[in-house]
Amino acid sequence: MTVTTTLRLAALAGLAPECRPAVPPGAVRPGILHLGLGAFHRAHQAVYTETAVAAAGGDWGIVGVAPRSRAIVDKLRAQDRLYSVLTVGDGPDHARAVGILSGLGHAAGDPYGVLAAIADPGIRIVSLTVTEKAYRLGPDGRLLVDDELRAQLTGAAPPTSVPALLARGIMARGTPLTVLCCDNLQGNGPRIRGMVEQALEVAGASLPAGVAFPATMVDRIVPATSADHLRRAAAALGAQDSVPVVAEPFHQWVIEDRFPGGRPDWAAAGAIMTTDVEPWETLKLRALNSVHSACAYLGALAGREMISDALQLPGMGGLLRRFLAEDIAPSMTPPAGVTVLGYGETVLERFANRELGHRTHQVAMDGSQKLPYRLLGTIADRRRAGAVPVWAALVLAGWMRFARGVADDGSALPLDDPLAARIRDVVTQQPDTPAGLVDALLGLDEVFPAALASDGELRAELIRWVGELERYGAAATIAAAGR
Ligand code: CS2
Repeated sequence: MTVTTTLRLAALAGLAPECRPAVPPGAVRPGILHLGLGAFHRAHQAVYTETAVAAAGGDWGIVGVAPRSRAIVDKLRAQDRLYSVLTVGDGPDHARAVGILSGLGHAAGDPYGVLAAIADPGIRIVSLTVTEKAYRLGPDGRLLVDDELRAQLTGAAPPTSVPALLARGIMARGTPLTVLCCDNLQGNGPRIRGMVEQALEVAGASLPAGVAFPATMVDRIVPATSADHLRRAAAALGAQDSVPVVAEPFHQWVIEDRFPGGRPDWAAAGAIMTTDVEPWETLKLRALNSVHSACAYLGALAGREMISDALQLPGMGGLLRRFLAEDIAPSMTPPAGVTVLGYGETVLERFANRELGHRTHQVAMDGSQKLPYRLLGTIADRRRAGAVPVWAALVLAGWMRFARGVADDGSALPLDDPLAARIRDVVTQQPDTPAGLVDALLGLDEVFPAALASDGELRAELIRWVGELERYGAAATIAAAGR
């Protein structure tokens, strides 16, 4: 059946009741400004917030701000700020329109408009999903300040970057505010607080009282929307949506409960409000995200397009379970009532969802920014305990081979990473041998802390794995490792 209606306010009455937004679109006054209008926010925090407002009320509409690309803003405007979430993998497809967006903004095109919106006392929460690289933090957690950022912070240039928008937005405010980082950074609350303090210092200001930076752990697998997803969203929704997001059924949000300006009743939507997010964050980064990266790099080297296909490689399940049991579990204390291995099993089940169509190359993106949070902590902790984390080293070696840019069948692998030019540069300056590749990449001081870069035993283990991957290929290496 061809769907001819377009998703707009006027079309809502014609949708099946379970496909309509949980709140009347446009009726909720804005209380949150969110930076990062990508798929993840729209399938996660926006849905939680809409459900919370539907259950418990409150002026918590979301002003969604796209940092760079304006395409998403234009498309949402054309649909009266409506979009749909298509949930796949749990029986039949299910789609629901979301109506919690109460405004839209574009930081690159109208940075001063965004600053004014942050300064508006009606906004009590500024939340973010801008990915690791947008925070511009080095491995020591310090803000990397270059001339351009300095100009943005001192007012000589428009504040288009995330550090400048936050710092100058906070400088323009007088009322309590919560900055809520929803990216996969270890200790995301304190880390963003440190970043904002440093940015304010460069701007000649300091952090005012009444600004809080609670930590959060966010979780829902949300792949890039494909043409197939577009068709399926239209069929499940009963209207054409140009910007649907596709997601797995599972979702989780753990939030440190510190909101000086108030917050939606997210617990009413299933979020866990707590005083200590750290064990959840560590669990998720180490036992989910690093396992995802393992599937992405090793799977891409072995020519697998989707994460679910990578998981089917002979030996992959065994290898990932060893990685979880022997390296990850001993490196951390999970939250009360949770075991790393039990959690790991649910993660593997979620990764096996074929309907998601999650590409290995998508998860492989930005490795230089992601691995410090999801993998290097495990390695550093195991090294401090005197152990060699064999499987974690294989995953890191997988990234190194991936960064070299050639899959096992000789095809090119895209290096989509803010450090791509630098990575290519250091790699070509060293001999094309396992030791040359490992030394070139361990020398990236933006990525590897000195203690790991100078660790001879770790280096030897990486060289061994890079050598095996080169000699036998990823598929055979996985098969042998996971036996
Ligand atoms: C993934 C995450 O792309 C990636 O690096 O590991 O986006 C992952 O899907 C989410 O963190 C799941 O919550």
